[in-house]
Amino acid sequence: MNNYLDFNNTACPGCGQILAARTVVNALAPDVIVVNATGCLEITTTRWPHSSWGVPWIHSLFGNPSSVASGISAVLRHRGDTKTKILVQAGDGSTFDIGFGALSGLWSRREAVIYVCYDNEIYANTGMQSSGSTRLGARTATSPVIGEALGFSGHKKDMLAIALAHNVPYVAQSTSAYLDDLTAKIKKAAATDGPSYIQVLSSCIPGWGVTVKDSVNTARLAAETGLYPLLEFVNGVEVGRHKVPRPFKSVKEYLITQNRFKHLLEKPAGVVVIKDLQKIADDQIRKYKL
Ligand SMILES: Cc1ncc(C[n+]2csc(CCOP(=O)(O)OP(=O)(O)O)c2C)c(N)n1
Repeated sequence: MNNYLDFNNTACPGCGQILAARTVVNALAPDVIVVNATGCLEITTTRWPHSSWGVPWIHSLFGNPSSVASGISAVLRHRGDTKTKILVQAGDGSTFDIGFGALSGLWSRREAVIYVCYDNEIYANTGMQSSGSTRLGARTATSPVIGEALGFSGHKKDMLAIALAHNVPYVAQSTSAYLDDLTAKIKKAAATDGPSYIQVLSSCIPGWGVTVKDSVNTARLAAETGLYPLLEFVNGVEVGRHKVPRPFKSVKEYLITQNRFKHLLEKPAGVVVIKDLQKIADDQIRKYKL
């Protein structure tokens, strides 16, 4: 099979995002136009004069890939082109925060755009600042572990619920450890009439403080603990099969693989945060009847 995102890029060895992005573009190529928001994926794959992309690809600003995609969608409609797909790729900073308003507009207009968020739970490209997607308790550049502070004290936005509230007909979640699952979901998104949203937890070697060797394992544990389940909704109804072994593993097994959560396991007050994280996983397992 051709790789439409080549290996001549500057991503960190073991980067979950690049692995997921290659899977996504390969599932859609060659009839796809990629709109990329500023972020790690963009700067690691388009170092002048080389482009790592084997499909039409356009840069957009941090906050406006949805608007650029809408423009492309209008042109394709005008030309009567129903074959070419439009793929937006953006990090969680772009999706959950700065580009959120434009994304909401795209969804309300029901543009047939496949939107993939590579969720590494930080603004990685600019130095690991926290985003609206950062997980409770995670150490980031803007949520340090200092004094009483035990990392990020906020709550990760539930973007799947927000997409569902917009009546997005295809909504799914996966991680960079489940590439077959991701391929299947992207193909379903491509066959959807209207917008689709796929969120992929993508392990970040320097941002999470995870070893290259553990990159895939960590992204797998996120699902196996129920903290980041493999979900799929068609017209608002959960249809997915969460393909992980049962019983679910303890959230601690996921936390222990990453430096960003190390303080939770070392400091006595961390016990409370770990309990809260376990509750998030347990609540999701219950909510989605996993
Ligand atoms: C309006 C604006 N504000 C800030 C920036 C700087 N900036 C570029 S990429 C980025 C972070 C990207 O984070 P995310 O979307 O999560 O992608 P990641 O790098 O983590 O893959 C920031 C803050 C910018 N380019 N434009």
